[in-house]
Amino acid sequence: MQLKTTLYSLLATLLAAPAMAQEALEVVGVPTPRGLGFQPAATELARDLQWLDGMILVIITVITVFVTALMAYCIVRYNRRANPTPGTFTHNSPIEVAWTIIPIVVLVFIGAFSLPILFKQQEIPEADITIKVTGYQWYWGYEYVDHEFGFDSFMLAKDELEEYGYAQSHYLLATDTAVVVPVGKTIVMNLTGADVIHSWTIPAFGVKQDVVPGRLSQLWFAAEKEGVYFGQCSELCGKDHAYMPITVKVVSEEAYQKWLTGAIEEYAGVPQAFDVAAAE
Ligand SMILES: [Cu+2]
Repeated sequence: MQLKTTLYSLLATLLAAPAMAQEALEVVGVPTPRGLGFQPAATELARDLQWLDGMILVIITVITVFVTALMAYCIVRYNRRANPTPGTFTHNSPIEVAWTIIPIVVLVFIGAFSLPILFKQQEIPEADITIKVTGYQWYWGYEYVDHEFGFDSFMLAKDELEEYGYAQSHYLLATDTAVVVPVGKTIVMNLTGADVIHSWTIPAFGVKQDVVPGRLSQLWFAAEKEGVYFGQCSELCGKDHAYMPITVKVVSEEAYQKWLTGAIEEYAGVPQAFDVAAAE
């Protein structure tokens, strides 16, 4: 009996091997308890976004402080006691010109930096690897279209995490199968929704894209650091919206090729949409 159990667990490990060919991966893209900042940027897109966020934060801080100071000054200087006879003028051309021109300059300045970053996200480059992503209620389906295989990705239950090499803190983030991609390669994802609108994201990559039934949208990224990255469906999609996380493993080219060989064998054939009737 003991032997049988051992054999079964060994078999289970062997069967699971292709899907988790890279156990020693560091978990990089993960939210931290009480964290306020961004996850470490793992792509150029994420670095750009985080820089832009910091730059705009400086601008809005300066504006907020200036407006607050101006209001405080007016309250103190021009209240009824300090200024018993109020002025009766209604126009001040220099000030009106200034409060029109200065915000325009500020907005153009912000736009000059934010638009190129937006275009960089939205102009989809030539892909090294193309993956089709389908959002379902409530899991994700992935197809490696260059190799004609695909698989679905479900959230791991608390008692499954260890078996798949995750910590308890990765509950609600880790999935049974992960999107595996090689480091430094340009990944283009074609995304759609099978039922309702979902949203695919990996915060550390700086990508987030709504997936809409009947439409195909795209995103791209090139991850610069090997590791495990987590994301979660980011468009309210029904009762189990909170239970359809996203796991991406960025691995070396060598590990990717090894995983690919195993995955082609294991997941051969493009999966059909989940058949609810058959599952019942
Ligand atoms: Cu959702």
